[in-house]
Amino acid sequence: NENALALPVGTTLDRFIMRQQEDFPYAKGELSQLLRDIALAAKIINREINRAGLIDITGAFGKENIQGEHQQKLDVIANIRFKRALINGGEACGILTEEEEDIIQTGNENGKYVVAIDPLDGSSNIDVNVSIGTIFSIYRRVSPIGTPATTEDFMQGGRRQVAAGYILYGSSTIMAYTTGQGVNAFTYENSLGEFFLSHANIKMPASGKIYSCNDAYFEDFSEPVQNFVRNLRKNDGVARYIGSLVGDFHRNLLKGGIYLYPPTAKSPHGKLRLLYECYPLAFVIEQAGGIAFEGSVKTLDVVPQKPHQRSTIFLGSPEMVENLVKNFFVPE
Ligand code: AHM
Ligand code: MG
Repeated sequence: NENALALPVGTTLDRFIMRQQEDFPYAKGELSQLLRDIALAAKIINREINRAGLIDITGAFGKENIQGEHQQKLDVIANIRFKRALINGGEACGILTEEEEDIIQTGNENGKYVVAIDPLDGSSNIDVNVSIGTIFSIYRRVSPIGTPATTEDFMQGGRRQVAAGYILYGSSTIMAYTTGQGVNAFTYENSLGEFFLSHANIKMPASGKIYSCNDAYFEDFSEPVQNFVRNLRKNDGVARYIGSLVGDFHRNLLKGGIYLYPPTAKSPHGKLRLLYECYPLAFVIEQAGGIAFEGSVKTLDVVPQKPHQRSTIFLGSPEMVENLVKNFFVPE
């Protein structure tokens, strides 16, 4: 019996998932199947993104999503693809997606899991051929099997996630996820149609030079946050900000750095969503040795109030984030 964590680079995602599941004697394979369903949706979305420029399927769809933002056609497509994969897969009883106000009932009332997703994040980057991503978070349901999914299934808090991850559609397409035993990333090989283990057991640098925030909001940042950024500017900090969360996250995960989305005048509670952006990335980063905070509370410990709630975030290398939180952040 191979240990999943000892599997070599080049192992396929399917094999990795299968082996990893054998490490849980009580696992019945449903979570594995769910992760495979997500990988399948990722492949389909990857295909759509790749041909987006060719067949002119990008551009405004003439609809706004529930947050009132401009919704582009690829967001809609990604949402549909994901829902279809999860509905057909049968393991998830409910879905919460950034694109829709209400919880979606998949009809699989015997499914043990619920999935919260941002099917295609970074929508402003779609039309300009810049990296975009998918973020997902999985819980074991708390409602009884055989009944519809409930809001409570999604509102268990970040520490109750059983798996979380993201797909980055960048110069390569990469899927990274955790089930609480470290973080592994898999790179998609187009011609073979498979994800292969490329970054085994990722451990992020304890510190780094990169800081990622929207400079346009600098004047809105609190004094402590401004001081933190100024300090980095003076001490060989490097500014990097795509404005595509998954891309900014993945780069900082590998290179070391900090991502900041503090309160701003425009977004006093932050811009990112707690359930399908902050929680999953916080789970991944903690599993890689990093850390995430909303103000002075760890993101994973933030108690959720509503499904689409926003959350401010400081996310990244532990020394940098702790430095900000301890020495610079003064709660108002
Ligand atoms: P979206 O859900 O409309 O795609 O917005 C989310 C994006 C993130 O990918 C990114 O980190 C953030 O918004 C950037 O926000 P801003 O443009 O305010 O800096
Ligand atoms: Mg988003």
